[in-house]
Amino acid sequence: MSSRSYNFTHAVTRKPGESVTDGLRTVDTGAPDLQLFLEHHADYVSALESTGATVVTLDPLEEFPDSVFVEDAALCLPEGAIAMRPGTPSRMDEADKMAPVLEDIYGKVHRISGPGFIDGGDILTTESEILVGTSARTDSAGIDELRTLVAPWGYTVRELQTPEGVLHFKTDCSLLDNKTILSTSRLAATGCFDGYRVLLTAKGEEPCANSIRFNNLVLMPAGFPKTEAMLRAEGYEVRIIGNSEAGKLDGGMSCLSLRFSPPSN
Ligand code: CIR
Repeated sequence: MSSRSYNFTHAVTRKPGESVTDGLRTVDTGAPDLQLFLEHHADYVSALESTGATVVTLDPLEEFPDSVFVEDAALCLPEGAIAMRPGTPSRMDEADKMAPVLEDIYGKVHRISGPGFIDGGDILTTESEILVGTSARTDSAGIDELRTLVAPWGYTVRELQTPEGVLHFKTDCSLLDNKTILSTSRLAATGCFDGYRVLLTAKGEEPCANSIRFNNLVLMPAGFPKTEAMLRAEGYEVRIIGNSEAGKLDGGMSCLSLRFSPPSN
């Protein structure tokens, strides 16, 4: 069954640059190793391409250490692309850098113009609705502006709360198929996924909640064997990608790409 929420013809990624060593992090466990990060990034891009999608890989933006995490700069839906308004000063202008890239693909890009803030990492698009968690990066005003923009396209936006101390809503969850969400138990316990089928990450494996469904594949960060085994037993085709370096900067599978099918496809 084809689904607009996980079948995609396109993805946009950006290679990490040397400045990635200065990326934001909640806990300092050392700077990422650029060479290893590039290897992981290349594996990630190959996995997306292996599904038949066209992947645009942009050059590094040295003035933006976190710009490898392209997901935060935009939301791409079949009906249109929207440049976000990232809620941390060092990342805000990443949206301006992404907008022309998406303009080339979509022809036009909508904008979150403020005063609110919203990061793409706080947005989970399912088959039936768009869930957005308020966080240190995303506020209700940003969510309201998104709601107004997508209403003409028939989307309902539901405002939720990212758990305290969690960077982004999708740090703790991902879409697996039309009705199934992979979630940490702390997020699922809030009841925000009532009505969906929820698979919980294994105890101690919470960071792998940031996985992605992309066409036939579920891309999962390496190092979470119990959750991986559960997903395989549930019938998902899992591809494991090294994430040690992105992980030092609180990044995971979703953060590294924009995934979409533009209107002409
Ligand atoms: C940041 O703090 O913005 C980056 N170091 C990590 C962003 C991860 N992005 C995401 O979860 N969508």
